[in-house]
Amino acid sequence: MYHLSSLKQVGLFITFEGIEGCGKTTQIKLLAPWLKERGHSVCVTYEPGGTLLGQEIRKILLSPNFSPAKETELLLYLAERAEHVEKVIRPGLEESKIVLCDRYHDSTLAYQGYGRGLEFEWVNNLFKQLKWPKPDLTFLLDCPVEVGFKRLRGRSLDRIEGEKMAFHQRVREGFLSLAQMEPERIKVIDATQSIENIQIQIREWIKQYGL
Ligand code: T5A
Repeated sequence: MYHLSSLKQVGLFITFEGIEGCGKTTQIKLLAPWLKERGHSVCVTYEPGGTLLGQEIRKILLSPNFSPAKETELLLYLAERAEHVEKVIRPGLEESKIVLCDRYHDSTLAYQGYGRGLEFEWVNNLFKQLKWPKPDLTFLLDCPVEVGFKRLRGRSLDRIEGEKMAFHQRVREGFLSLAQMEPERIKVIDATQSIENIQIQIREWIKQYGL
């Protein structure tokens, strides 16, 4: 048992957030084996797409063939999360696993709230009413939008990546505002550093949880 966020949640829930190309996936891939070597049971997952149904919703969300209304987009992300929470995240935590999740609710607040302009309180209240697990710890990998996109060069961009720079700038600023609101949970890491340095900092924070 690591940290009790609620009586039923006995694992540790760690999320990774940030703009496109900030390096979340890269860091999770390095962190998971390190945690396993230290004897922990680890569940690596991601949004959108961490379940079979979620993969189908992901295809709709990221397809350039659709241009959903912002409310539709929000509800599709929440539908994907509902499935993910009940099939993967909650069971993982109840089995005392360390759940490492590539994007979660802070992405919704940053992209659909700050990015699309949906009212922050409304989006946040939906999350609270659904009573989904709140991350114990969140790493926000922060870098300028241009740096993130430079790293994605050569990949074909999906519907959201293809948004204007001003949208991605609002998303970045949104993430930083969230970190200011919850500095205990959200640790901001300068993602322009080398992959190795970022990983060292992540591990240092995690060691503070006694892992
Ligand atoms: N979304 C998601 C919402 O709008 N609302 C929501 O509620 C949720 C959950 C998901 C999209 O959905 C949106 C956000 C996204 O637009 P996705 O394909 O899952 O789409 O996109 P990302 O999560 O952004 O995944 P990316 O692969 O684009 O970004 P990562 O994971 O941050 O980056 P990573 O690790 O794959 O690295 C990218 C490249 O950079 C290099 C890597 O080697 C790789 O080539 N790199 C570095 N290079 C130099 N220095 C470093 N420090 C580097 N770190 C990585």
